[in-house]
Amino acid sequence: MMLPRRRRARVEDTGNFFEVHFPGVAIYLAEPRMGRSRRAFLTRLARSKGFHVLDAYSSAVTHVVMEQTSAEEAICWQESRAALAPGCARPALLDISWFTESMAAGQPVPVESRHCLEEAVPRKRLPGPVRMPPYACQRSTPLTHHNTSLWEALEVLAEAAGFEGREGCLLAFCRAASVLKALPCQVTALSQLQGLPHFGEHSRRVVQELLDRGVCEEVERVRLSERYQSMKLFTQIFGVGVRTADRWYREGLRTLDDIQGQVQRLTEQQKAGLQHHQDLCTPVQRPDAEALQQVVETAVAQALPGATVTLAGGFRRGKLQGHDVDLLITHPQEGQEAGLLPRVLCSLKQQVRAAPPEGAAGSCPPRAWTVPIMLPPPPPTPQGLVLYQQHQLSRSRDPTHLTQRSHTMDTFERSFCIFRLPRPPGAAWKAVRVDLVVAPISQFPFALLGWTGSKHFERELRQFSRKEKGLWLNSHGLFDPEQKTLFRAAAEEDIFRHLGLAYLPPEQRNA
Ligand code: DCP
Ligand code: MG
Repeated sequence: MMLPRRRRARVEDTGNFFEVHFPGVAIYLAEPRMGRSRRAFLTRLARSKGFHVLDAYSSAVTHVVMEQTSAEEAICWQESRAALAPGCARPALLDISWFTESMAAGQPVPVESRHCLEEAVPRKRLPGPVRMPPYACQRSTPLTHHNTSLWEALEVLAEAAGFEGREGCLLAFCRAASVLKALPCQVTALSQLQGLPHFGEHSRRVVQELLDRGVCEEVERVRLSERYQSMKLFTQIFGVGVRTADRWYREGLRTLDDIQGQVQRLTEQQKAGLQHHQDLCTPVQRPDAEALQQVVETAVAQALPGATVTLAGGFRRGKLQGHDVDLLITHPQEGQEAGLLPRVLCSLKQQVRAAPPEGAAGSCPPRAWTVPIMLPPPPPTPQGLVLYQQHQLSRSRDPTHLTQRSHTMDTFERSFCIFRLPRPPGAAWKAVRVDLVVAPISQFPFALLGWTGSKHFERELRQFSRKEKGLWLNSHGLFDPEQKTLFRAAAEEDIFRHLGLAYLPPEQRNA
């Protein structure tokens, strides 16, 4: 019996007609690694053998062929195409081996898993269970991560809980948010949180809502609330903590102008904070932090040759901007550092600043939002680089005060300052918050560890020490309350080792 001859389809491409022998297969040769001329050659070859090869990517494509392309690159490529053409069925992502075998066979060979690029690695978005140790100090947390919007939402709830003094709630949200930062991939389904520590019912609900609807009603309500907005505004003022902000709020104060009206009640620190508020709310950039470090280094070297200045805080963790500059000072000879800060500040105060040009920006005089100008005018004499400083004497030079179990704040000699950021002559100056901390060399590794942060990392490290190791840690030292002994360390690495933790470089402490 004669079989009826199937009509062969013909397709037109750039003016030429090609017979299509395999209508169910439409190939797209992806160019990135293939190169244009090889792609043109392979296209001609395939068409001459009756394969349908499309010049442009479209929803008609059934087989995408790539050459020398990693699975991850291929998935990225496909996702970018999917974003351009949402709703299209996803074609198979194939290695060139499928193409060459098909050419050799004169017909499309069946697709096997060895041909499939996306099967060569697990898909980044659908990882298997992630092993996540419970303490932030037991895992790496880089600066940039894959879950910004989920993390931000939980951070808002943590912050709001902090404003209400709900410490347990604050910690729970901080921990969940920190887990999100440490994940190696983006969370796209609630099931991916399975087995992760610190995801309670509340945090899961927030994530679920964000995944389903893109917004979480509770978070938006908090964000827009008068209470949250005023508390955030007030606690951003230098010298204002949650308790003061709460008192002001309960007294009916809501705005910076309201606070200005109460200037007689403010501490000197708060007055300086208000006076320079706009500048202090503008993030400090890394080059500015490094410039300030150099200025302080010069003054420190003059006051005490051999003393060193280390940039700590967020900048040491690799942040490109921060709310202040944290500088840690020490001297290789124990005891030499005592009483150093007043001399350093004296020298910085004498540094003559470049006069700002007419109308140039700067913190003084107060800005437009200052309706009644009630703050004292800036002092007429030049203050050099120091706009404000509050010196705190070292309260104890003996680290055995670690024996007080609840001790977390350190008692180093310290100065809370506002500096005038040195800028090229003629450029506007900017007020910047600077913390200067002096540590004796024997305590320096602990001070460096404690002042590098992040705040959550430090909290977790202290808790891990106490709960898991029975040791009390703070920025002065590590104390064994049973043996009544202090552990000595020459470097941060020693402290991690003593606690049985893998060393984490500062860039991985962004918990
Ligand atoms: N620190 C801490 N506990 C606190 C305050 C501070 O452990 N209550 C430590 C961790 C911080 C470091 O001191 O990282 C410096 O404090 P900052 O408030 O300056 O924090 P960062 O430098 O991390 O943040 P930013 O970049 O906003 O300055
Ligand atoms: Mg800082």
